[in-house]
Amino acid sequence: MKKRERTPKTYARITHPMVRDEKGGPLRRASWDEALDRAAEGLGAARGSFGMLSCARATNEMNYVAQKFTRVVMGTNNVDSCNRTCHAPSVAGLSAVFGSGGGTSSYGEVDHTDLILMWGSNARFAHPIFFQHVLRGIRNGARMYAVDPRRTSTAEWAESWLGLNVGTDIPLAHAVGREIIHAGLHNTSFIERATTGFEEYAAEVEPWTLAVAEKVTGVPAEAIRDLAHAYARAERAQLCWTLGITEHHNGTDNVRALINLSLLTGHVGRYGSGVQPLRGQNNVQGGGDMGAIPNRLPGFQDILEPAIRTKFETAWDTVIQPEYGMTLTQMFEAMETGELKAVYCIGENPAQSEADSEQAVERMKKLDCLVVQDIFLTATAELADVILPATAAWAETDGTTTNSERRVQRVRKAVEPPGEAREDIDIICDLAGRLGHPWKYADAESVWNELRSVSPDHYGMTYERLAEHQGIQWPCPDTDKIEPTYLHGRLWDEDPAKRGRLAPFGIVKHDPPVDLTDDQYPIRLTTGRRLDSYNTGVQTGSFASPLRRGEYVELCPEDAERYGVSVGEEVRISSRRGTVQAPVWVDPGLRPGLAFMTMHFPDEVDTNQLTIEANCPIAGTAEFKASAIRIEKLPVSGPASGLVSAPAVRS
Ligand SMILES: Nc1nc2c(c(=O)[nH]1)N[C@H]1C(S)=C(S)[C@@H](COP(=O)(O)OP(=O)(O)OC[C@H]3O[C@@H](n4cnc5c(=O)[nH]c(N)nc54)[C@H](O)[C@@H]3O)O[C@H]1N2
Ligand SMILES: Nc1nc2c(c(=O)[nH]1)N[C@H]1C(S)=C(S)[C@@H](COP(=O)(O)OP(=O)(O)OC[C@H]3O[C@@H](n4cnc5c(=O)[nH]c(N)nc54)[C@H](O)[C@@H]3O)O[C@H]1N2
Ligand SMILES: [Mo]
Repeated sequence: MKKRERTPKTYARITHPMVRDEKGGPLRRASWDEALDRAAEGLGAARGSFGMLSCARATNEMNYVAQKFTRVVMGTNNVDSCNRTCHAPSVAGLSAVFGSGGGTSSYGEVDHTDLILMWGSNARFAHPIFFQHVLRGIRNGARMYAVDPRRTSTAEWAESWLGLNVGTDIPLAHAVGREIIHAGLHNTSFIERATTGFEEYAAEVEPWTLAVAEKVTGVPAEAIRDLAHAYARAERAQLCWTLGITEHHNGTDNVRALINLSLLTGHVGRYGSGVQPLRGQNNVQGGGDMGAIPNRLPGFQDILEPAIRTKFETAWDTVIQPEYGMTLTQMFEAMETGELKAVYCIGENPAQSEADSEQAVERMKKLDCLVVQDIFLTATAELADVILPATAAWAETDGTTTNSERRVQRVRKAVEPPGEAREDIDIICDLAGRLGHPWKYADAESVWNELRSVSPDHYGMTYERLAEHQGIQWPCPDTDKIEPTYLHGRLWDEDPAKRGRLAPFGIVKHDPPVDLTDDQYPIRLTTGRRLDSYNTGVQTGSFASPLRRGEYVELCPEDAERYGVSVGEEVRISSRRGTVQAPVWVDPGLRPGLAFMTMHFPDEVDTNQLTIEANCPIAGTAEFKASAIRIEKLPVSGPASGLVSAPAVRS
């Protein structure tokens, strides 16, 4: 068992560049010139076998420049980000049905809707701003349903909590669909007008009676029936989902199963009715929109379209590879085989955020050159050959970001960066120059204006208008108009010509989690977030923070009793991939056989040593939400050291 130091690590800002003289040797301080020359040499030697990890926390402008660097300077489409680990299935599912990967509604519509269905989403903890709209909606009379294996803080606000078994969302969604059809509550005029594949869908869901679904999902038949009737009868309904749906080996199928329900009832393309994947990072939507994904150029334009490629080739005076690049997941596989030799990692911490993290670290060690550009000295930075200190997008730079409702908003520099830190865009352009592409952008606005010139969806958003309107949602093709707050109103048009491409039902099947529970690993572990910490903890994990609470493995009272453990006692937790040790917390919101851990404290308890790298074949997202584990009480136990207080499970 890898036993880690349980002393919390304090992350300090990186204030000067660093280089390593030999693999495995120590890092030492370097000048910017030396560090950039080293980075240019390492990356330049790997043109064609290069991958870029771009930062979902940084600005649109920085993501635009990062993907342009990948495509123009390095000649490949291998650019991706942590979107792959969270909402790539949402983007894939929404694009397949509606032709674009964004959520269809706006936050404000939630204030005025009649039903809010939170599916696999703990928005009370993870999307607090959006959750204010949920609370406003409830205050205005909306009913809320929550579908989550745990009775979360979000579920506490719901009229009904459907506590399903992990990985049984398709059976539940299919049973809801079947019940709607059998009760005659489906919207036949919308189905005929706007969709394809209904007959096939109806046949697919037919075996999922309430009784069969109850058996598989663990949700009482009456609760499923109630949800089906409430959703179908609501005048307006918002279906919101997050990682409980996407972080599965069949995440895209899960997304399709939920979108089916909106097509069945006509709850899409109208004010107050829609589907919303609540995105994770402040700018993960924008990163994808800017083309920092392997299959799309800026403005979500398909690389495989020759006319689109030609447009960008002219604008950038380059040749764009006519093929999709590698996803983050594929890049890690290619590190293993040696196909990928150099990585430029900007503001990501995959050494701790990837599923089966020990394997991810071993793979990164095989690279000829790893350049890390971050604001903190992360576990990933500790593997790097060159470290470049960046400014934080938040408060230290100018630019724009795009939130889950597709709203582009300005961010402005308010404070000076520490030490020698330089702006992300500045560093990338300096590197591009050293590799033969002397790019000059006077400021973030000139990057934005270049993006506007190649992305019709963003063309109408000048910095001036963004400031005037306090942010504008895409699409915004005109400089004198604002489009409706919701997408796909076209599907309701009387005129078939204006309706455009119809929305296909997804024919998807139940496929249980890959990591099966058995006698050896009898507990289902699901992982996720708490209100008081952020992702791998780099930005929130400092011991100095009064918010810090440390890791626990959360069990239901019955399981804690069965193992003879109480709050604070240490246990050993093993999966088929690794073993960690953590204290116990008892949460009555869990059900027997289900455990919960976060990903927030990997320096003390590396949860991702337990998780499985079983990926969705369409989106490449790993099954973070379903591992099989065993829990063993340790012979000598006592209150864990270094833990300041219990987690706010239900604050
Ligand atoms: N405080 C805080 N906020 C954050 C973050 C953070 O680290 N801390 N991270 C940000 C990021 S990057 C993201 S992507 C978002 C994520 O936001 P969320 O997706 O809301 O967060 P999670 O806690 O990962 O997972 C959501 C829920 O999925 C449930 N779940 C697990 N398995 C299943 C299943 O099989 N079916 C269903 N229906 N539900 C299941 C879990 O019990 C959990 O309550 O949060 C963002 N906001
Ligand atoms: N077990 C488990 N694992 C998970 C998940 C889960 O639910 N369970 N969720 C997955 C999800 S949804 C996600 S999104 C990933 C997150 O995975 P990562 O993105 O790898 O993790 P973060 O901790 O968010 O890392 C953010 C990094 O960006 C840096 N940074 C912040 N701002 C800036 C900036 O302006 N410029 C630069 N250059 N750097 C900056 C921070 O210092 C930090 O190092 O984790 C995934 N891993
Ligand atoms: Mo995320």
